[in-house]
Amino acid sequence: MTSFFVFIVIVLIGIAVWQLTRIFDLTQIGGVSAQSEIANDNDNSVNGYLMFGFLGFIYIFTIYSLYAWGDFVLGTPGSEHGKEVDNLMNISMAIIFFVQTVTQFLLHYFSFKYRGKEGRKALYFADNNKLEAVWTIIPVIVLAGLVMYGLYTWNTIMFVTEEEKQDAIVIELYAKQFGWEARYAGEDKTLGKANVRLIEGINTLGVDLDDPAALDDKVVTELHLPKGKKVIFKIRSQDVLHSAYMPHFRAQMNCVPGMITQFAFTPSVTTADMRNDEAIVKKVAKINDIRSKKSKALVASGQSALDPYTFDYLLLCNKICGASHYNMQMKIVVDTPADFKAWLAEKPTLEQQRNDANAPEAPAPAITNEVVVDTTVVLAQIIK
Ligand SMILES: [Cu+2]
Repeated sequence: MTSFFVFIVIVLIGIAVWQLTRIFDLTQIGGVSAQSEIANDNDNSVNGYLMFGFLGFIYIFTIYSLYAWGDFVLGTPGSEHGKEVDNLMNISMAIIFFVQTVTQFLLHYFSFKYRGKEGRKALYFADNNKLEAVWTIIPVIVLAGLVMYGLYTWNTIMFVTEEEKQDAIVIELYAKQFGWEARYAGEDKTLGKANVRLIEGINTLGVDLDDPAALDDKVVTELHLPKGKKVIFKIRSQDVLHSAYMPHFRAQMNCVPGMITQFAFTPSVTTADMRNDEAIVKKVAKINDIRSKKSKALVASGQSALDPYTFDYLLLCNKICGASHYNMQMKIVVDTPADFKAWLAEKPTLEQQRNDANAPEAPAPAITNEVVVDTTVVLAQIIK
């Protein structure tokens, strides 16, 4: 509501300024600037120099942006195919950068150079085949090259060979408003069937426990991946469109209700190694610098200080899926294969979880009695 009022105030101020300039113009009638609607040499010169000045401004601002915010880029990729994605991105960015620098120069410099002058006439020609050919053929070749290279890269990333499938780990990523769960396929490398209608109690993913393939599946809320092993993600959504986004692994795939989507990659850098990566160390130091400054203000106002930040890979949601979309994330840990094995071995299978849930609980009569007594007291009070 406040922002709406601010908006209205800005609009009203704008209208007031506009009206004032009109009044000013009316007072000038009969004066020197009576024909102010027609640009004279002076007006054209001012606009020409402004154009030239703007060219300088965008160049300086571009250089400043690279200097000030250049370290926001993702840095070392944590997956094997990551280098190819980065390569594609770098080539695209280099071409865009080059074209933008040249075309902006031409646009603004020529606007300045050929600004209007009394008596000067613009050259007019209906068409120029040579020019048309040049500015059509060059972009066609460049764009076709980019598209083909992009398609080739995408297909290489998405294609999982039969051999790779044999050795891969299959993990289901399950998205829902607003969180993630993951299910490991277990020894049989097959995820048990699942259906949202079967969601009940601890079975939060709706896994069909009558399916023998489901019994050795393991459901977790923190994703662990082994370094150097192909991981095939089968992705599902419970409610709306989400997007499984793992920026450090250069991986993203939509989560679509009613269908299973897939993405596969091989993690190549463990979490421990990534924490020692030069760029990451710098980033973490920068974040902790900001945190310690904020902590000082917090402590001064009687609140507790912020915890220091340590780097972790993350699975994020990259589709605006609702109010808490911003916080829909799951920690990812890349382990050595041995550590990964040990971690997974500790997790209970769905069969174990089901048996534990169905096991008769030890009676707790004392608590039950207390509850009964309390209820009676409450009832008696209501009746009074
Ligand atoms: Cu989401």
